[in-house]
Amino acid sequence: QFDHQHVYDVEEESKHELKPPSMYKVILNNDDYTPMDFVIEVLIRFFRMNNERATDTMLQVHYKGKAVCGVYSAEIAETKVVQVNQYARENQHPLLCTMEHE
Ligand code: TYC
Repeated sequence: QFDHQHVYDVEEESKHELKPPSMYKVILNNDDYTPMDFVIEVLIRFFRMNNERATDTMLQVHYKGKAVCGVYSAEIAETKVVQVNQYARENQHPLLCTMEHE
């Protein structure tokens, strides 16, 4: 016979256990000094873009002020932000990477 209590239990559990993680947009912000080629390199290196997509995204930042580079769980988004800002500072560029809750 069909076990309604079991179905109820599974549905109750899944409410707690199968919630998708909340997602964060990782954003590159424009500035007047970071070289375009450096931004493209960052997009290829940290966001695994090909050259064409990296160039488009860089130009979107340049002309519109910012662009979304990717959408990730909190932990991965935070890691991208730290890695990109560290890499920019190591190379003496003011490039700023931030994150926003989706
Ligand atoms: N505006 C920069 C320049 O003219 C290029 C640039 C693009 C800087 C994207 C930052 O996130 C950025 N050299």
